[in-house]
Amino acid sequence: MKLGRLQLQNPILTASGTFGYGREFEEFIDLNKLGGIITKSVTQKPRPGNPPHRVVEVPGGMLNSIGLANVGVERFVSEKVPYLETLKCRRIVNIAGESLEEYTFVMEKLELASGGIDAYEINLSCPNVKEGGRTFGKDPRQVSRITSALRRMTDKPLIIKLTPECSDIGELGRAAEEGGADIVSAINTLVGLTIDVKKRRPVLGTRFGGFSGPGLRPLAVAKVFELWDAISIPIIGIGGIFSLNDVLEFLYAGASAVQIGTANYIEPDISERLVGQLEDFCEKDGLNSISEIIGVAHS
Ligand code: RRO
Repeated sequence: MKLGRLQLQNPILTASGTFGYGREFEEFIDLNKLGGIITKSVTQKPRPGNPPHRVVEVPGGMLNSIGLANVGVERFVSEKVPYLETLKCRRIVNIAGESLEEYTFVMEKLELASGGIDAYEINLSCPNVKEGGRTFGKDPRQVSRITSALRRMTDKPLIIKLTPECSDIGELGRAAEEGGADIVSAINTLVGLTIDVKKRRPVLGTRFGGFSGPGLRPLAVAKVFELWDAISIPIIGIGGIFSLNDVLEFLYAGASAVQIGTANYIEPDISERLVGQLEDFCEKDGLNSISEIIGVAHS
């Protein structure tokens, strides 16, 4: 199947931040069975991330405050890309930054890497850093500005990851499309807070964190549904997918592919199993192609 210029062997991808740099999961699943993997966000410099606690379970999912912990683009290229080069599934690198210059710096370095990168996902929506992402992601003008700057730098497919923290996600999607994005992915986490009632203090070191998991799913499906009406480029759905039914909800709402995130922490092989279950479903339903069911909930 093709999403714009991104060719996928199936529509099951793993979500950034929940799947390391890929290698961390090789003992659990055959990565080459997936449509693709999306790496943890890469920034200009290495980042140690936020003080503990960084994750906590809450009803319907979890909160995270990782704070963009990553090895930085230089080590990413020298230590992580060689492993990505050995994979046959699509390797999508997520880029984050605190300024337009940081995004372009990281992309420039990645473009110089010889192989191992098939596409980029641009994180304009990190909820856990003081500067950058979160502010960029909410403002359609910034979304368009960053997308078009990065568009000029690469011929590889460009996926813009959108935040749910906005009044009209269609407007953000249109800004990405106008900026030259091939695809949008939706959604990133929603800001949440949980308080330890014995200590009378927030549990997470940074107090607020990104909420993900099944509790987020209806909101994510709604955002995909809205995007389908607003834009013409393909959509990748993300948000609390734990089963084949959940995958189908996103496809019927208008997603051409999906990303599995929080579920990887509970069942590290879930994405490979979903690939098999989706194949069986298509065979039983007599589908010639997944595209026959994308967006059917709109008619
Ligand atoms: O690293 C994080 O804390 C983080 C990021 Br970059 C993001 O995009 N979304 C999220 O929930 N956490």
